[in-house]
Amino acid sequence: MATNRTLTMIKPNAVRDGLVGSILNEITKAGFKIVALKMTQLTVDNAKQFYSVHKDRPFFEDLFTFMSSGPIVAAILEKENAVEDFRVLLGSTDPNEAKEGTLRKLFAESKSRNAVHGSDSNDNARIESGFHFSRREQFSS
Ligand code: FUP
Repeated sequence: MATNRTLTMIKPNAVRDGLVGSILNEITKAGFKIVALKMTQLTVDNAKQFYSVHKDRPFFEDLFTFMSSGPIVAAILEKENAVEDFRVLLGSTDPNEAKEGTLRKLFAESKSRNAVHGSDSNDNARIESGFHFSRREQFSS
């Protein structure tokens, strides 16, 4: 079950720009089923924890400041091969390198404000899902 799930976040710039509906539409059109969904706002400490793997990178302060700057929409998505397939739908971190039709090509402003997050492994999908959702908020399909 868990290997068929991934965690996404629609980032503060995309929420602010009114793109939640369009992004969720692309995600469901691509065959992902939403099994958990919420709008929330990360505190600075939440954002530091979520992205702690990047704590020594030069962009870390900008990253946690941006990710805590406004509401986000978090969702757990279910599909065969969810983690890998969602990374394909996301496109490259930098929208200038993202393929046509990918979420980042369609919706990202820049590499640091790239509209949508997707887990990069099954382990991280489980950790990130637990970060945002209690068991009661994670539905079975
Ligand atoms: P991705 O897995 O594609 O989201 O990319 P990373 O895990 O490498 O990076 C996480 C986030 O850090 C990105 F979404 C945006 C930010 N970032 C930058 O701001 N600058 C960089 O050079 C790389 C990443």
